[in-house]
Amino acid sequence: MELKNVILEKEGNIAIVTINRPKALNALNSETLKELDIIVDELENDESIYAVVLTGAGEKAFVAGADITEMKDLTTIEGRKFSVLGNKVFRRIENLEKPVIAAIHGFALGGGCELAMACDIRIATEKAKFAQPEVGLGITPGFGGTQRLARHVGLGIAKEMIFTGRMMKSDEALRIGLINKIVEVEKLMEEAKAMANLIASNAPIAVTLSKVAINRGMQCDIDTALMYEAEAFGQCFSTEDQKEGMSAFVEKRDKNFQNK
Ligand code: DAK
Repeated sequence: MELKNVILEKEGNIAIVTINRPKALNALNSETLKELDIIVDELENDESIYAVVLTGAGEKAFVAGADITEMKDLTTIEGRKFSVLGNKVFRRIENLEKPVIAAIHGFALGGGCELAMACDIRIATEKAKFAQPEVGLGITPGFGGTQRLARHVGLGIAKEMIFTGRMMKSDEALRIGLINKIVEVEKLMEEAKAMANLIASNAPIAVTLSKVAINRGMQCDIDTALMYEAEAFGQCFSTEDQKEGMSAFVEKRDKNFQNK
């Protein structure tokens, strides 16, 4: 199937996914969500890809939210379908067994902020802007904002952002822990790709197991969470990369991971 709204590029062991509807500020309509779903399939199945950068095309927006033009006239059943699709795609990104870095420039609003939060790491430019403005449109956040935002920034700030819908600049987003770092506009993709490549230079299975353990552990009590960690740690010892990583250290040579 030919994709119209999302571009997938591969550079060595990393993939760059670009949401490409700049005229609509990369707003997420159902077509774009379906294309993202297809791309997640591709990323899941490509064993040569170890890390992903997700960004938005154009100068103005990462993603300015779910597509209001499409949502405006939805019936209850269509609204439900849209919600199921969006939540499925976002959850698949969150659970993708490879780290996903959101590279954010311009608006990350509503579904855009939620998409960034479904990624593992957020790098933004000085000109990025974040908000959950849904209540101003007469709806609640619908792609995980009522749940993920509080997990990222704490209850009080999440409630303030969602109840007021106010726009937040990068410096504040960094201060509250919504983003990991701020970079210059011209350096956004360079820095995001450098981070993705740094991740990709490590043992891919260990990175994947770490992501799974962190994500699972955040959803349960500490004792269960530490069992997930022990399980992940144990699994590493059935990999060739664990032997390679430790042998390379002992032999004082460069390591050569094989994703095995
Ligand atoms: N949807 C559709 N089109 C959008 C859009 C959006 N979210 N945001 C911008 N656009 C379009 C504009 O309509 C305009 O199109 P044309 O008029 O040129 O055809 C074009 O992008 C450029 O936008 P502006 O002319 O407005 O540009 P400005 O620089 O003046 O303003 C802005 C930029 C980002 C401040 C403004 O566009 C804006 O306020 N946009 C809406 C932002 C917003 O409210 N985003 C949150 C959307 S609500 C759920 C699932 C998901 C959600 C909720 C429920 N379930 C299924 C339960 C999520 C909801 C949202 O994300």
